[in-house]
Amino acid sequence: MSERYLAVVDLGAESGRVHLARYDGQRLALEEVHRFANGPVALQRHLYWNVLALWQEVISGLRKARRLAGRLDSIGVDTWGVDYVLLDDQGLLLGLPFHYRDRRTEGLMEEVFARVPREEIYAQTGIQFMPINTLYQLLAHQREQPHLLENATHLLLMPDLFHYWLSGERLCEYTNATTTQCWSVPHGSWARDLLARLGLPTHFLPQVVAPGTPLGTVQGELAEELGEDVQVIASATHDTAAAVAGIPMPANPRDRAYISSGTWSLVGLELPQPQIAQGCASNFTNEGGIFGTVRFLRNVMGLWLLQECRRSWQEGGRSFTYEQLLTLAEEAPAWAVLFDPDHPLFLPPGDMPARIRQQLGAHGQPVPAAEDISTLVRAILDSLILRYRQVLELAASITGCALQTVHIVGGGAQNRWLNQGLADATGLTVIAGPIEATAQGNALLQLVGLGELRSLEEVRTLAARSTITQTFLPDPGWRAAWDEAYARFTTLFPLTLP
Ligand code: LFR
Repeated sequence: MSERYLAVVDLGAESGRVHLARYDGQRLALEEVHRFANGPVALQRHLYWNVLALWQEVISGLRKARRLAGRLDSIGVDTWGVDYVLLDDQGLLLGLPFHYRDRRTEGLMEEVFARVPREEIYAQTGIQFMPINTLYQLLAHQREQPHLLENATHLLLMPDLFHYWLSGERLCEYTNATTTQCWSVPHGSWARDLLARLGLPTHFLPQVVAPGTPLGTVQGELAEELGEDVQVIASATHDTAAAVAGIPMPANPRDRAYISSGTWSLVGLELPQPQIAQGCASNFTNEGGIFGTVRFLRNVMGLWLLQECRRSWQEGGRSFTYEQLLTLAEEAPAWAVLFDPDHPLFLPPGDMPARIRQQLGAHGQPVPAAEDISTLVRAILDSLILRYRQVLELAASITGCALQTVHIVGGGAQNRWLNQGLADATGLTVIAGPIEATAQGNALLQLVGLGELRSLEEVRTLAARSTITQTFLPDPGWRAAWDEAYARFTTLFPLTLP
């Protein structure tokens, strides 16, 4: 076969990246060709996507990829879930897309539960309750700008918007559609009844396509630059779906869990079926994956805590690399202070060190001095590891899976300290890598769209063949100390409903 050249656009919370992926029939090799900042823009009490700047960066990246490869077979875009944009009948933007960390949805979940019981919403959608979900964002939107919802002819999720600008097709990809909490699992279609009961319009919900669907070729002037026959493929457009697709593990394994570790930590299992009955009480999510799989997982606040602390310290004139922060953490006493990393207070951007210190005080933990960065970083890492263990144990008990191994993928997989800590705290073998699991998964699903791969097994075989991993074995010497910290942590912070 001739080589395939794919352009992978992955818009992450700290940065966006364009990769050139080469497939020679044996292996997939990724090369980063363009990287750019991707922060929300704060304006008049709201947080928005910088969507036009991103479009320019995406185009620059695609040009670079094309120049390097000489030609492109396809392009696919992924980013985080739940965020959307409204379009009018001309296909023009109706307003700016909001960022899910905007505070406009505060308190709305509780208002919704007063109208439709949470169990009913969960039975329909199978999605964990988080204020960021599109369902609550739409209600906030309706409250603030009802005319926009009325006049919109299309709602697109953010990767769909980029695909539309590239190909002219207004379609929504399935893995991301399921993150909205507006998708009905039993019906396999948009949950129109649920939206109607909440007084939300449904006329703008687009047609949904499976991951790996070719949408059409690049249109307009871009076709001249990038090539007339370059396919735009809706790969797995939800970044977590792509990351899980890219894990070098067998299909639906019963002895393995994963953590997609980036700004969020997505901790869970791949299942062949959703778990609706027990998922609700434990607030696990059943997001739709590739080839009919389910991502049964919980969102843990993740490295966002560290990212926001680092930003605050930087603004206060103290700059650190992540590497330096980890070295500092090693100087602090282990498990000295613990907090609930998933407290809703941590969701919006802001002064994270102050918020963590406030939470420590509220739970009778020793409060480190503001300048004691070592203790704070150590508290973040210890608390994350202990929360991971809680979620993994709960997932195993709900599903009856006997876990042996955890795959850590994404940028957080570079954190050797966290990987070893997780192995020691859980007694599980930790396999770290790939760091670019999302980009790899996006590329794998483009290969599905190009007809090169046909099944979950083929996707995972190629993922394994194309990945270098690092294994962390549990050190039994640390187990008793972790168990003691775990007992303290679970007493203080049992896994609760939001
Ligand atoms: C990770 C992620 C999570 C989703 C959150 C918000 O980047 O996509 O899976 O719950 O962001 O969309």
